[in-house]
Amino acid sequence: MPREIDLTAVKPYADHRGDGLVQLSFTLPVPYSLAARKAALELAGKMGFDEPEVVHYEQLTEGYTYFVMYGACAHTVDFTALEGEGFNIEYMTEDEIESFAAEHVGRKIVVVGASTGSDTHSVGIDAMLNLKGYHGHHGLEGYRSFETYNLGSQVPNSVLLAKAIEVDADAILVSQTVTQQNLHVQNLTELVEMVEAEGRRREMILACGGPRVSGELAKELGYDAGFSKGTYPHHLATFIVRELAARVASTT
Ligand code: B12
Repeated sequence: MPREIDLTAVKPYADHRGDGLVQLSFTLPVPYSLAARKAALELAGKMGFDEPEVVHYEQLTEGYTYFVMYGACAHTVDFTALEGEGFNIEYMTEDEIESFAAEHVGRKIVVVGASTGSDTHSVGIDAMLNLKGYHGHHGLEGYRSFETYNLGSQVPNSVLLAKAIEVDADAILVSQTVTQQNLHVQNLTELVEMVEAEGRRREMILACGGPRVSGELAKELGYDAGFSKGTYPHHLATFIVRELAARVASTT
């Protein structure tokens, strides 16, 4: 009989529940040596790992040492406190989205997306919008209920907004990958300011995504939603059709 899991104090497990075992890897800017190994063990202890163990270390390049370690995480989190609103979204399937959109919106939903600013990473926005989609899930281009415009990468915010206005878009979708010097924050913020300056904020859904974008960050920056790693097109489509249906309902 499996032991009850205490969801108020969750920690990783490997061999036994509650052993806290974690594999971690990192590089230290010190020469490959026994002192480097000792430094890694000390650091892992300071990170909150009990009984840290170096299972592999090697010189990465001169003056740098790479480590693979195990350690038992001493900390826990209260999972029950995280089960509130916003975390338990039930996503619709593609078919359910099509039926929902036909019933509650009743016309094509127009979306315009791009990877903006100097950001050249286009795989994320392509995954959401292009027919081939992501991991066997169609992008929105493959949905009957959507009309999509994917402007590609390195698109200035002004160009993205101009296209959204031209095609009377219901939603603007932005992808941001490069986060060095908080470039993504500046870039995402600029778009919101431009949309507001055009007086279009209330009529357009704004959603952004990227490996270091979170729902919390997106909302903080003035977006309606933010999506990160592991997002599939039907997650985004579920959000858009529900949001649009709510807006349609509130204006009729
Ligand atoms: C492929 C790649 C490139 C290609 C991009 C080709 C292309 N056409 O996109 C090339 C070689 C051009 C490139 C260039 C650079 N890259 Co690069 N690149 C990558 C790499 C290997 C994979 C990125 C990727 O395609 N992931 C797959 C997609 C599917 O994942 P995703 O983008 O996260 O998208 C998912 C979610 O985030 C979300 N999502 C994303 N966008 C959106 C949008 C919406 C609306 C929604 C709803 C969801 C959503 O859904 C997607 C599916 O689940 C990563 C490393 C890595 N392994 O991740 C580095 C990486 C992203 N690159 C990096 C860097 C630094 C660069 C360069 C600056 C390097 C340089 N010094 O020149 C340049 C960028 C130049 C520029 N001006 O932007 C860093 C970014 C570091 C940072 N945090 O800032 C990374 C992490 C590598 C690293 N470890 O240093 N890169």
